[in-house]
Amino acid sequence: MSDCLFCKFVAREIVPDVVAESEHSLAFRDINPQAPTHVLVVPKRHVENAGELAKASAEELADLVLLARAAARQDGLVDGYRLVFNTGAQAGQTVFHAHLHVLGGRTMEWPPG
Ligand code: DGP
Repeated sequence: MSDCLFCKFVAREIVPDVVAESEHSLAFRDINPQAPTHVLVVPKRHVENAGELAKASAEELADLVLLARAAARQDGLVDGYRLVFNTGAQAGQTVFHAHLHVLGGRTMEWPPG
């Protein structure tokens, strides 16, 4: 989609701080990190949210989660990390291109805010 920020990252029209890439997914650092590690993993295909990605391609959803795992390992998150899909405005989704947050490097709390 021409007006989608994360599509521009995938196309490298704008270059984010890339940490890893796979056939179907791109991982880059969040501009406003909420933890020492805060990586976003996006599908190269434009879909609005994780559910739409699962409907479109289970393989691409698995690729996304595996790239998140690789990014966490690359940052040395041996004690754990949190994966978050915000889905919809009420859940806090602000960019409507599916993305998986990878958060780690500090103790996480529950429930989230
Ligand atoms: P969400 O609220 O779940 O839709 O998360 C969107 C995330 O995108 C948020 O954590 C901040 C991040 N973000 C927004 N604009 C940019 C940008 O220009 N560059 C990068 N790297 N991240 C961005």
